[in-house]
Amino acid sequence: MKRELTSNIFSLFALVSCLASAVAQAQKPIFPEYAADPSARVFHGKLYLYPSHDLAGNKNWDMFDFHVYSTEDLKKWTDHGVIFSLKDITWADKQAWAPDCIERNGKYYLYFAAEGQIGVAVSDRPTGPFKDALGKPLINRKEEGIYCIDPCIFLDDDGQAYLYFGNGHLGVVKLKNDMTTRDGPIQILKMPEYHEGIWVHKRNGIYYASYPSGRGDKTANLLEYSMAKSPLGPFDHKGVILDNRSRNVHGSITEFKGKWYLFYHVAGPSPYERLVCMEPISYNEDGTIKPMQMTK
Ligand code: FUB
Repeated sequence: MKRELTSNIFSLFALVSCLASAVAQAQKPIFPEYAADPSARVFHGKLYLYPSHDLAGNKNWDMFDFHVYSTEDLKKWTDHGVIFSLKDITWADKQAWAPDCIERNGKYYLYFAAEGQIGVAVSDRPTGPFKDALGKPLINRKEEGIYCIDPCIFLDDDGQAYLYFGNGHLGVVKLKNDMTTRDGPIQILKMPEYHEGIWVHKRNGIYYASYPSGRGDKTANLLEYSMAKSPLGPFDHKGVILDNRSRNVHGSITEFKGKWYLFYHVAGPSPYERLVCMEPISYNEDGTIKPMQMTK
């Protein structure tokens, strides 16, 4: 009897896993290449997507370089190829994860994680090639007890830049105008169930912090968000934006041609071969985000 029950539970679990995987697979990616952790940025009327570069056949998140994709209409995407590689740095040689990019003073700054450290590379163009700006990490391994991955660069309207990052704890540090020098200490921000993958955007004077929370499980990772009146908080937790039914989730929210969009990934054939998807975002009158479903 006990064996039968165990076997039934196992079958049910297998069915649920299959369904979850089928839902993720049914989701239409915006381009066919494996990619994840997409940071969407608009430079001079074009949208650029800076993702992690998942490799076919990967059995883990073993990534070594970064590509950028661009679009003018959210339909046709151009892959500009490798814009920066771990071969271009001396201080790490694995785990090239979750980049972000910003333009300032006519230069483009690419923030990226490598072996639990965060670096910054610079270029004259959004499509690179980028060069390591410092020859060493901008944020070192385990600073303030944080697993230093998943950088998000936010440039406020007053010209102050903030670099958010971290798995386990959410850290933020101000940057000087050169975008490669820290300005003050790392601060820890409190965010309910914060896991990783921070993204900060501003709309109508409100600061939004969206992030994968620790609330999901291996088949359901939740993207949640908080709102604040200042880039350093305090942040007020608002709830779930999306359940991507995949091993993990990580995304960005960006305005393009007057509309707001969420870019995120789902598991493809495996959690290490992920696919990038996109959904339009709707806001309520009070600025809160309407929870969304993945469309096919
Ligand atoms: O892509 C590698 C890691 O997986 C990222 O740093 C995390 O956010 C998760 O998506």
